Amino acid sequence: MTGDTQRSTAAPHAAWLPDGAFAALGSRRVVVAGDGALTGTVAEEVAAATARFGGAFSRLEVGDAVADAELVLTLSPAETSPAASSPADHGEDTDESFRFTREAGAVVVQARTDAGLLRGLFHVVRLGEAAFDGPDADETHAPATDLRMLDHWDNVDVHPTMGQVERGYSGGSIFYDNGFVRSDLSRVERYARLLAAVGINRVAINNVNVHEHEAHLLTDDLGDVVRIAAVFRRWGIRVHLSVSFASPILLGGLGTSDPLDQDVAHWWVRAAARVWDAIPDFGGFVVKADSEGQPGPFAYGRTHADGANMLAAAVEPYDGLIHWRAFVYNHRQDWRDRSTDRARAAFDHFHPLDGTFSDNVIVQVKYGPLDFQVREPVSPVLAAMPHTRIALELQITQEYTGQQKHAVYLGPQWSQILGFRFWEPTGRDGGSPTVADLATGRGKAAEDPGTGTWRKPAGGFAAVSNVGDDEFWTGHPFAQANLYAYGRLCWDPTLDPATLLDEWVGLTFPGAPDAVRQAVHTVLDRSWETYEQYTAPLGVGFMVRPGHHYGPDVDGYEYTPWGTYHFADRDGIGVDRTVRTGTGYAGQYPSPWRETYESLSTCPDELLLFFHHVPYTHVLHSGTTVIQHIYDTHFEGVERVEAMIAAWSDVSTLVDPRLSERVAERFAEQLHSATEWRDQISAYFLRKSGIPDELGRTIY
Ligand code: GCW
Repeated sequence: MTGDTQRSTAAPHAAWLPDGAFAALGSRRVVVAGDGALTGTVAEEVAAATARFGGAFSRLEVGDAVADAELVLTLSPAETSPAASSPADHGEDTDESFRFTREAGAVVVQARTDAGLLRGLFHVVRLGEAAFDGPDADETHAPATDLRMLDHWDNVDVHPTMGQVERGYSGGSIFYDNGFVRSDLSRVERYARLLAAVGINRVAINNVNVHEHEAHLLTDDLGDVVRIAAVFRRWGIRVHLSVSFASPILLGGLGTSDPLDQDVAHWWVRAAARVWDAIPDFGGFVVKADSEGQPGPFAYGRTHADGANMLAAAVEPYDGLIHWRAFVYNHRQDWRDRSTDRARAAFDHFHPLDGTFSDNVIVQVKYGPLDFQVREPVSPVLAAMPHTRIALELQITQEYTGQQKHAVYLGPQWSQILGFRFWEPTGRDGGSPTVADLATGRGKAAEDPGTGTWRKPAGGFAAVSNVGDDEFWTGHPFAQANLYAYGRLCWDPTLDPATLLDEWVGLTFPGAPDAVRQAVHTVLDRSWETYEQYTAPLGVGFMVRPGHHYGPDVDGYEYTPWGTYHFADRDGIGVDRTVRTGTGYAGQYPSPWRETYESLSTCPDELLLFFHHVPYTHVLHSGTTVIQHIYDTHFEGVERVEAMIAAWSDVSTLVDPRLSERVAERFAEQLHSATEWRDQISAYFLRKSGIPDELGRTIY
């Protein structure tokens, strides 16, 4: 029996791979040469596209004479490799590198592995006509990291409060349906294809909060994981599982999950052996331990290194990885206790463990110290563990950024984080390592300024997926752009988010007039900043409704145990995280940031209330007071949403009417919600401070 229920039979939206995206390639004479499963996938794609668009397709052996082809996709002859024979202008040779050459309009994509060939195919698709039109070229392309991962917070069972997908805003799960793994995985297949096209190569298929039923994916329900892994494998994507640290108790009947207990370690060794026996290319385990109620090593007086290394030993024979999350804090804090600061927690727990993790452990760090807020400083943990493999964790699902009801393009936020430099010189063109360097082990990361050589290979990227069984995959059709941009930034963190939007529009709306592209830019380019304007000001964070985290509730978390406070009173607002008078969090940064954040005179405006408690009359670098800034940005934020809606309405008839309908429905809610935010935040601070708006606008 399966749990698949009756649901709409409408085919899911094609996202960035509609047939039209293959027009340039499909109308040409194309040769695919080589063997390997993924070369087979490449050949199927080319065969389908050429059949549709009138081109020609032939399948040859590597090295066969090719006459007359306009595009050749081939594995390299054994004696050459892409990096050995060409300028490494786009990076080093990796298993997924490919070489792209164009001579007199004839294109050759050559790769050492079939995975590289698949990446090369989608490179050609992305370029469209430009792949064939440009001047002669000889480029080697390689990903910045081999670890480009998506995490799903999907539950097998529908959780009583969190539902089928924790923090999911796109319908149900594509994997699970009300207690069962779906028997029909065709939706997963389409998803895998979309991910392959943006370069994702690993997916963790279940929630990091591992509940009772889901824990069994590791053992009794492994057969279902085997089925899912088989689907992803065709697209060069490896599957990972989130596991419960208490599995030996939950699944093995042991009395303990103490990582230093021999029986526990043996239980994991046997569990890992069964998994890799069933799925030889399995990726590894993701672990949320001692966090928000999940079990972990603290119960036995052990450290997170003890816990992670025990698991690492079990998966090591298979080159398996342990993604161990650094999101560890006390969620039962007393709000009266001003000495505890949740923002400090990850650093305080993990920094002392630097250098003690096994080679196949990756410590996965959320980009900010709190929790995926619209604005946070970059987590100091990323800079504090030079002898540990670090992965940067981002959140594509818009838990705190409008839940896919609001159009918010997160590319600019991620790009800013990826380009952030902890050490001097800190400027955009500075020579010190960026966050992307630290996560990829490339660039300047090898030359750590203070502490010697950094751990290589590094830990790469992970992000929480925003996809569900919704017709448009992501609820808001424009939220597809976030998934797209994430994949592309993992491949090359230096890509410009605005350019990525162009790519996404070009693929998703093939042949649409340029006005559509322009309207999408008008809507999305500054949408992150717009969302920030009408929600929590100046880096203070939260102010959302507790539980579901949607919509304004200024004091919603103020007197709770969750550690996310703003401390607004009649005189001022903000959290003093300075070393001198506050929680000391600013001291977790290396110089120059510890000084920059510590001092009111240098702390950037957008993070002011994250680091300082100031009077409402404090004057920002921008020249306006905190209170007037709150009023101004909230009014402007709503005006900008109105402008977004107007820009889109000019072109909405030029695209698929169902998509337009969905966008219109979401815009109506965004405007309603933004207005609610504006009025509640403005009213709250007017009432607290008693200071009127200089412009005399209506505040309730
Ligand atoms: O952002 C918070 C979410 C939780 C989530 C947790 C985490 C999966 O509110 O729903 O749990 O972070 O990252 O583990």
